[in-house]
Amino acid sequence: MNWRARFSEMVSAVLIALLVGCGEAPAASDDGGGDATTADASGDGDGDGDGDGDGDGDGDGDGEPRPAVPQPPDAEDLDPAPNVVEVALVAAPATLTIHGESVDGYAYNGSTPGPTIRAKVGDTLRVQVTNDLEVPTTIHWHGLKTPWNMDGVTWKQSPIDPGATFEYTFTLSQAGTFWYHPHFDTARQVDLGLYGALIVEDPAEPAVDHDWVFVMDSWAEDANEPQHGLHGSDMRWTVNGVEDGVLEIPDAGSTRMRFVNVANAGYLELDWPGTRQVAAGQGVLAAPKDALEVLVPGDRLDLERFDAAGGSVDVTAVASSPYGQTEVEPAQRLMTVASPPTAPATSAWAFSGATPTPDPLYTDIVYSLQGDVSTDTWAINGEQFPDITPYAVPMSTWQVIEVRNISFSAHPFHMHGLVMEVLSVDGEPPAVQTMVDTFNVGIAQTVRFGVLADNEGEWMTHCHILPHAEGGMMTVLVVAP
Ligand SMILES: [Cu+2]
Repeated sequence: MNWRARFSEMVSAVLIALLVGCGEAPAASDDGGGDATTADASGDGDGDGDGDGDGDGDGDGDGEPRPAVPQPPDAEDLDPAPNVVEVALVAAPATLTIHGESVDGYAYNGSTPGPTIRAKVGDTLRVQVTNDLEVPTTIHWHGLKTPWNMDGVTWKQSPIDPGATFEYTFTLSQAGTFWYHPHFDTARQVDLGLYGALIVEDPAEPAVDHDWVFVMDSWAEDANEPQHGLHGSDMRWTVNGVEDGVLEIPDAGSTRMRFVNVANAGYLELDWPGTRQVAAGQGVLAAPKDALEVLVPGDRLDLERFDAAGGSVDVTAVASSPYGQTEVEPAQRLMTVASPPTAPATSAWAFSGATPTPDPLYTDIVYSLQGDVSTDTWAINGEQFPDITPYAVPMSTWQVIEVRNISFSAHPFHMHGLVMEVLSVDGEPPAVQTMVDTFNVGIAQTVRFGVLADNEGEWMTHCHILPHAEGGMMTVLVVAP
């Protein structure tokens, strides 16, 4: 693969702007995803409620009905015990339909996104993974503090061979929106469709009427080109596998809408008027956010609806570039959201208001993110994985990690097995305590993290633009006994 050619045209920062549509709400359905929007509750007579007169709601006059944005299937819990969730996943080749074309891809249990695994804090999760691919694979549980031998990485451990089954099992200690994906041949296998959401609920958090997952991926213009997600400039984003669909909000019930960005390289900036961000990858925020939120590759954010849009709104994406350019492509509409004209119920979220841990102003570990777009060479501290010199720190110690981006690309910095607190970005502490497993480090930025080394293991630490990771931008942090 000629990554140089890929990156010369790669765009990985994407803005989602929400534009007010021109129609009224189509008839509500009962599942939030709805069927195709054939009902005409708008009185405009074209059968789709958007008033554009072509009957399909996409305004292009082609008459093709727009698909509903579905919810991924929920994984079946095979163990009746109340505190055990047991799931069987089969990774296998699958024929996917992307942009109306058949694509030779991969899927878990025949579904891309794969089944959503739902459990609660304190549960034991057991996942039997059968590899029906022609190549080895693993599953990594992004954002979770698993035992090291359950982390799904092949640094000193073996992958699951073709035809083999492996059982991952661990106790869930964190609440939030997580996701699972291979961590072997990662860029290619994730590209081809191996990913799914993993939701860990906390009974102490509000129970909402509608808990929805939106798995966001970007596919190449040529859908049979397996390196989708690299071509951010192609702007072919899918929401739960559907491009330019319609999401019907069925009623005024309370919502928690969990977004996962599984794209190899594409950044999303979400702006959904009438919503606020209440949680991120590591659970409920210390304070809600109303501002535009960038969702970098690998990261998650949860929105709550609090205002009545009372009609249909278009979610669109505007491309910009990881290398500092903005709006290099026309906007793509991601989906249209149709909601009833009543304000939704909201939930009593327990925002802690916690303040950030003061930066102690010493540094234990420095990671310099380096790279050269023209040669497609990526490194941390001058080293390219796997030829690395890991830092090793003692168990139960607090470590201050300074990440300096001295390359001409942004990098979503991801750490396995541990949770990071953001101490400062270019010297400025965040407004409230900010716990993360994935955090964007912009061009020329310095981000300082505090990390409690409370999980023994050899933890991968890397950029979550997957081609950057495969290009060498990955190292290991050893937490020793
Ligand atoms: Cu990167």
